[in-house]
Amino acid sequence: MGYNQNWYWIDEDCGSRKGYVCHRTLTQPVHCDESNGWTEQFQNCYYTSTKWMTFDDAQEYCTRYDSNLMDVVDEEEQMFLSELVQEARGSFWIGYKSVGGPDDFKWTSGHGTGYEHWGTNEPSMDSDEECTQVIYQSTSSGNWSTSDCFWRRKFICEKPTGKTAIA
Ligand SMILES: [Ca+2]
Repeated sequence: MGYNQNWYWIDEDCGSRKGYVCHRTLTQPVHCDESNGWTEQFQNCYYTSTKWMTFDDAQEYCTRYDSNLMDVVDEEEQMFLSELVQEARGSFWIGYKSVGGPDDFKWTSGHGTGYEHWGTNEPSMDSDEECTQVIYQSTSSGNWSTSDCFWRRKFICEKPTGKTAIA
């Protein structure tokens, strides 16, 4: 590749001699700390808490381990979550919090694709229910439901392994 007089890219004979620039990513891939309860899936590490905490305390706990409360970006990750909840037989916080009404939820991770998996009549914003739990039901676990952020619940942390990073 070369440049023309306006600094636009132009194609050139690959045999011509040029200077070059290399790039590498310095961030080391994260290895999920399996001996402390983290598991690897979809190039992410997930941690299922054994403690019950308020939403904000749970997020703070995840932050301490360079992670955030779990975000759910697609159907595949939702199925993984549903199975996890079914197995644990309990409800969990995920990192989806309302920042301005029922149509304005944001992930604490800052990620997200717009994917949602609300249960029937959700998200309901009754009595300050601004945080999102994933509920256990004996028949069909995994639906999302809003909840008062001050309830103590178990929670799931997530962080990327960085193993797919190309940039
Ligand atoms: Ca995720």
